Amino acid sequence: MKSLFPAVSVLALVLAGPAIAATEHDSHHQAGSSASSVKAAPSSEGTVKKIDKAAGKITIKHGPLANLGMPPMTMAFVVGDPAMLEQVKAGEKVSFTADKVGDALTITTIEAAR
Ligand SMILES: [Cu+2]
Repeated sequence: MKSLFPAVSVLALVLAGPAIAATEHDSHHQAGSSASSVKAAPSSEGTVKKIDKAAGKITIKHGPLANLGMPPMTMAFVVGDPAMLEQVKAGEKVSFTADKVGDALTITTIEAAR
């Protein structure tokens, strides 16, 4: 007895294109540019993997970045302020905020996680 298996293979590829989130580009430059006082984007957790002072980049193994629609991964971010390169070190757990500045994914705030 041979079983006849009808090869009905319906491949419905529904790509719900990721909605290009309307970038809120409010530039509320309020008085006081202290990095810790103003947090525009939600902060994310990550682990610093590498600090590249020459390039001004910090490589972070990060969790999901909701505001950027990014899954967890390890990647390099440009720092918004060179001082950030001194604030954290490799191997350290950090709480940071990343945002798209121009074309570059940029760390806008970063601090050691507790
Ligand atoms: Cu990423």
